[in-house]
Amino acid sequence: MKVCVLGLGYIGFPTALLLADAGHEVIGVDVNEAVVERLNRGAIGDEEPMMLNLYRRASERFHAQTQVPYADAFIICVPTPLEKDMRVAGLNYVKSAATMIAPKLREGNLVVLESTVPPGTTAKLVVPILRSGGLSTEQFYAAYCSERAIPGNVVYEMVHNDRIIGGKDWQSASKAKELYSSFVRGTLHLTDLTTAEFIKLMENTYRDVNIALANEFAKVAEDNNINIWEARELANKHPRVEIAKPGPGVGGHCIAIDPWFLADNSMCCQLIKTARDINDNMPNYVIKTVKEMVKDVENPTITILGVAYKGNVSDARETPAHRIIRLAENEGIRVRCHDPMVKRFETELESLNDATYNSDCIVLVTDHDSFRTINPLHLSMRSKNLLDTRNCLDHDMWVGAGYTVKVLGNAQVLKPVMEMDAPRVKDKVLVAQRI
Ligand code: SAJ
Repeated sequence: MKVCVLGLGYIGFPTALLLADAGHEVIGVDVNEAVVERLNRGAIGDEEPMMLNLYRRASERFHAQTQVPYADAFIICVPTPLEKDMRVAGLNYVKSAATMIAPKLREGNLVVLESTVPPGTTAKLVVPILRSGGLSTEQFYAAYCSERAIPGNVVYEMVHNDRIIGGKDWQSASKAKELYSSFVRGTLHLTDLTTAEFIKLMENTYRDVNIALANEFAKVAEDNNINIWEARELANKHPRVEIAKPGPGVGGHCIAIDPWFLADNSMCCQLIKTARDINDNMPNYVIKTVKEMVKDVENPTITILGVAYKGNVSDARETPAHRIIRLAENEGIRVRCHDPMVKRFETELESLNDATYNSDCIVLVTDHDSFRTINPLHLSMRSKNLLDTRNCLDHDMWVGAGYTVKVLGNAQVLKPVMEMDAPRVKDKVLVAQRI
């Protein structure tokens, strides 16, 4: 089959390669010439596991270009950003992709929308645009099939996760199932277009609400002198309880955005909006804690450890670090940042040593694995404070190195014992005094 994938971002590109790897002839289309040139050159990052191998296997049957060709099937994987001022879905890229396909659409072709959209978009917006090329609705197939792959493990999850396929009619759903079953090993479940779109939003909203609940629990735990991390772990031993992890806020281009696609099209959704609010306000909670930790320091400087929206990815879109930095600066706190994975960020990124030099508090925002091996004894801080918003570091080790350690969701502050009292084994203190 000849397949055209429109949008060669973090979903479109691996999808195109998986189809090529399954034996299809794949044309990837992107309006950005630099992206097209880079992918044709084979310049691919190694951040996503399995991606390089997949490219090596599939590149012979993959080619990128800026124009939409004639094809048997078209898959739309373009971004659908949130128009922040109005809090509505930005569907311009979807519209222009459908507009580019319309004149190339021939009888019996299949068009699949993968982008996350408000319920009803494929039927009410995409199908009418496709018809403008001259075919009637009955002459082509249309389906909705969003991805479910988690950044950091995209290729594996694209192959192994179950997927939902919504069809304009049963034949459309079946056609799309035939195409996706060439590379998906999970089960493909069929339904109608709008239900499939709705399911995608339900999934991400469920996660957002669960994280908001975890964040609320974390604050209540602190009020009650309880450690949320211990309480959560024990609560999750219940067979029907699975509470997410609290943290400094929800970032990324999916979970922090998709719930609005549900909420803004509806007169209800109070819970969903409140959850968004709770998660968006976690940076304020972080800054409140930071202020408490550096309250005795004149002209404090803090170091943000990690600006990516989550651990082990280089993506900083919608990261809670943005708001934490801005709020801190508005409080007169100087901010320095370190992230070994992120390449571009609005605030300067420095080496670990430079970012922590003469700083008064490290604020761990992102749980990159590499942060676990930082040796606190090698840092030249002015005041030794650590706020771990992800509960990911070895706190005893940091206390042993003389740090006062606060963990988000744990009311107890860990303080170093007096230097002379501290029994050390190499760099590690055996006893951390809890106060
Ligand atoms: N987070 C927490 N606590 C948690 C889990 C996550 O604070 O327990 C934070 C993360 O740090 C991050 C944000 O939430 O800032 C989102 O991260 P994530 O790992 O939950 O999700 P994404 O945005 O990377 O990917 C999600 C996934 N959706 C679900 O798990 C329901 C993925 O499967 C989707 O394919 C993706 O959105 C998407 O493209 O829609």
